[in-house]
Amino acid sequence: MVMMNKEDFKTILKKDKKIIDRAFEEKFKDDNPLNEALRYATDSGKRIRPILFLESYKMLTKKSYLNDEIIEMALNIEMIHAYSLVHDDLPSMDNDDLRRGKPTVHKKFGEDIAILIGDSLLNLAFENSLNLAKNGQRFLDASLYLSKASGIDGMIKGQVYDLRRNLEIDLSYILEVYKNKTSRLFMAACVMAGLLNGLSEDKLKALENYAYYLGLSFQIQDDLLDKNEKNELNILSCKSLDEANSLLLDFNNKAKENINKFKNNDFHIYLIDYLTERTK
Ligand code: GRG
Repeated sequence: MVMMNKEDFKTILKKDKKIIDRAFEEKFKDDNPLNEALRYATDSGKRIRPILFLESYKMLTKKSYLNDEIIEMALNIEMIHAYSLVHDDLPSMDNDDLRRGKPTVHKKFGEDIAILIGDSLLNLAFENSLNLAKNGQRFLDASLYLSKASGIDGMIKGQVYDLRRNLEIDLSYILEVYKNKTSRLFMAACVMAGLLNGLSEDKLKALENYAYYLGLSFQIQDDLLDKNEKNELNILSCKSLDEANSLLLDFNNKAKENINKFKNNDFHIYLIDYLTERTK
């Protein structure tokens, strides 16, 4: 088994991102007003969640080849993420003018279209998942996990608890919101790969824990980069910079402990540090 170095890691990251970028271009390639806005909402971003899914899948199968169904499933995760950003930016939520360095979807196409673009992406993600579920129980289980992670016991719950906060914001409240808003989709990306490979309960739990801690670190790093908008929670509202950095380190170590239960995990080990070192 050839060990991966940091350059190999970055090459894989770029390659995977390209796979996702191209698949989106292809999906919305026909020219019409709906596709124009769908392309706009899905044409960029770091693609962390689908990459996490593809690389978890590759780690478990030990194959470098990815078939179309797996790429489609990766897109489903990214579509849920893209929808959440489009809706989060709306005037009734975070009221943001810019996302990924360009005007938000509602600024470019109007609020009516932005709501419908978010709805379309959410709908399409599950239409595609249901189609994939015709392939069998494992796809069905993976789709079900995705729906729970993004729903009322996942991302939507996190958003509501962020919008309607307790007066008392302490660390446990912040971590609960971050778990739902951010970690849940990371957990979906990893656990879906595990479900598609028929992993045992304890292995699924280890993957889930890895993604949980990775998501928390990712969100705390976001806070430290001060990327969150004025209305959103920030770890620095209840912890000092030093305390936040030591939490980050602690979560990274826990992510590593869990992913170390798997062989061929080099990509993930690099990913943990890479996400913490990122500057955007
Ligand atoms: C509207 C149902 C609903 C949910 C919104 C995800 C979310 C919940 C809100 C977005 C704002 C936010 C700070 C979310 C936390 C997750 C997060 C860090 C999103 C940004 O993810 P990146 O950095 O984005 O992966 P890119 O642009 O790279 O895709």
